[in-house]
Amino acid sequence: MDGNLFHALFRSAPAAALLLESPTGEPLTYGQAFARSAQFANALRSLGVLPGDRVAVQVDKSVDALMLYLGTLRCGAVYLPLNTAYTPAELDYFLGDATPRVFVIRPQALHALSAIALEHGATLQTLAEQGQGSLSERVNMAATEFEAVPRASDDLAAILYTSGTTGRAKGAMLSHGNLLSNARTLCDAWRFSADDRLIHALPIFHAHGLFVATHTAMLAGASMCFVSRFDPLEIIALMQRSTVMMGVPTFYVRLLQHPGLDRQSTARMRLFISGSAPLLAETHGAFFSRTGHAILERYGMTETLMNTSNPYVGERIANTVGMPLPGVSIRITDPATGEPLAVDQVGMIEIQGPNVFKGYWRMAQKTADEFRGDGYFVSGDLGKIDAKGYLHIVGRSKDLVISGGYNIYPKEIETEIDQLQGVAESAVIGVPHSDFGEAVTAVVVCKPGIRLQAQALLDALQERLARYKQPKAIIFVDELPRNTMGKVQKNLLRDAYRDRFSAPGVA
Ligand code: MLC
Ligand code: AMP
Repeated sequence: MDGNLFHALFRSAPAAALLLESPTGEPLTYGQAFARSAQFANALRSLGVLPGDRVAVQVDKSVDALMLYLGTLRCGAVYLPLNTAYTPAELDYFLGDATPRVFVIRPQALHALSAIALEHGATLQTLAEQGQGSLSERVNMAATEFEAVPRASDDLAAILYTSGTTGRAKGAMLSHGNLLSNARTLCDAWRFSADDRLIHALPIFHAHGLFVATHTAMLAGASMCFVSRFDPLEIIALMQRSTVMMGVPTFYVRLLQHPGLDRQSTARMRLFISGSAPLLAETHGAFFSRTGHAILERYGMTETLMNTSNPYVGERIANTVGMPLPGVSIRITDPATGEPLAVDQVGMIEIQGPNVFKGYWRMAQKTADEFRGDGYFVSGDLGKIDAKGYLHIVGRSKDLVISGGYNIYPKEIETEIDQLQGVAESAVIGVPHSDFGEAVTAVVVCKPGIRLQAQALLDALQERLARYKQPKAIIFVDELPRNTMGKVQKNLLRDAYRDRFSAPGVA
């Protein structure tokens, strides 16, 4: 049977139903999206894209950017979205690893990225927010019909890179079956219907904005309002004519800073969902007192899509991520032995289900290392399941900072800093931050006799690292604390600098 996710996304809604609205463009119906995505599929095929080929994309959020994703699915190719903040140095690695047939970029990046595309054999195309660019020209000329390429449930639909704790970024391979099963589960769990209008303010280069948000809405035949930046005032205005919002905790922290957020402005909304990073209980509580809405927190990751959710009907408990979604099995194990642990005991969160990815692209050993023999994926998150069955995430065994919902791997930043002249060594940690949740902070030791300026280090990192990965503070120390094994004790550093960004809490 044809398992191409594309079919399912267009099955529910009549052609005349509204799919997308955006402040800058014309509204788009499902029927128009069906035709436009056919044009993208035809354009990709004319560029030589065959089923299974990778299509790498680093473009601004726009209606056509979503049509490019749908067109890629439709022609059986594998979508590879890339954060618009990535620098050419970072992109070089992704292109070398994924060897895409086509690389779609913003027109203004043409100069900076031509050499990289050429080196890795990718055909370069441009797509602008407002519909200009070489790909758009090709798309505008293309036919509005295209027979979707049949895909098996296990065939790849997308590769999303997640950085690694030990260095190289890994491409998580997600199949049509992974994406479709998770979308169906979420659509039911969160009671999506054709009457819903989703406020979509997330970027569409990560699992949250691209898959969780758009698939859930489209499967239900609902509509979305696409905004490219999170502006709290604009979002509060949109709430008057929307029903659901999905966001990272930073969205909710920022909304709470506006007096316009109240019971009246949120009266039409039926659901606020948070994920990608821990939502503080104080944010959950403050949002409830101001609006009467209990934010529904859920837990997921790129490799597994969504795993757990607080209930739609029932108690949404702050500081928990709810219960396993239907079809998903979660167990807590001893991180060292893999033995299952009892209720309320803290251990490794392991996940199994149709949502769990197919492995890391061209990294068979790395994939094998992260699965148990019986098929459970070892998440790297630490947690416990309480007597009511709710999962609590209490920490991470992976060395990871989550800032504003973006994952940042300290190892990657340390490697860049350690290469800079005059640096002996560094340790990168996440420090509590009222807006971003955690802020990347670098603790640096200079070589003997050398004195460095923080700004000089930051300037040197500019070209190497995406902006959101760059340290928000650099602290110079004489030496790093180490245990008897010589391992840097990051917990001591986190304790020492935990008030570095302290600011008044949420209103
Ligand atoms: C922007 N900056 C960040 C940052 N976002 N720094 C650290 N962390 C971030 N997340 C930088 C900017 O470059 C800028 O630098 C400065 O911080 C202030 O920018 P801003 O204007 O305040 O940021 P803004 O553009 O408003 O973006 C903040 C944000 C955005 C929270 C809206 O980061 C965002 O959309 N995050 C969502 C991430 C997401 O979708 N994650 C899902 C991953 S999937 P300067 O110095 O130039 O001013 C996943 C699975 C799952 O995790 O479970 O969902
Ligand atoms: P990513 O690799 O970007 O997909 O990020 C996945 C990681 O984000 C998970 O492994 C968790 O550490 C974290 N995460 C996602 N949702 C939540 C949540 N609700 N609470 C705490 N951490 C979360």
